[in-house]
Amino acid sequence: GQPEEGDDVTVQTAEPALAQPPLYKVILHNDDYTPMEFVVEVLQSFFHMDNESAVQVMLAVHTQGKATCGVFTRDIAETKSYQVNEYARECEHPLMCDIEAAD
Ligand code: TYC
Repeated sequence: GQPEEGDDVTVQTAEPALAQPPLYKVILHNDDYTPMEFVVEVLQSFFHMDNESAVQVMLAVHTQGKATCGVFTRDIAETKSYQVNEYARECEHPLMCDIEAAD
C-alpha cells in the first residue's frame, strides 16, 4: 500500500567493491601409508595441478608433514577437503585433508 507516516525506510547502499571474503587454505597431511602416486593423482584431479606441481606439493607434505594445496573461499575449501577425504576413504588410504583460515 501507500507509504504512511511512521514506516521505516532503509536505504540499501552497495557494498564497497573492495570487500573480499575470508580465504581458507586446504591443507594436506602426511601419513606413512598413502602411496605417493595416489597423492599426486589427488592433487592433479581435485586441485587441477600439472604433474610437476603435484609432485612438488606431495614431496613438501612428505618432508614437512603438511602443505597447502590451494586457497579458496570457505564453502569451496570445505567441499574440496571433504571430497579428498571421501575419495581417500573409498580407496582405503589414510590420507587426510582439512582447512585453515588463510593469513
Ligand atoms: N609419506 C607417504 C609415503 O611415504 C607419502 C605421502 C605424501 C602421504 C603426502 C600423504 O599427504 C601425503 N608413501
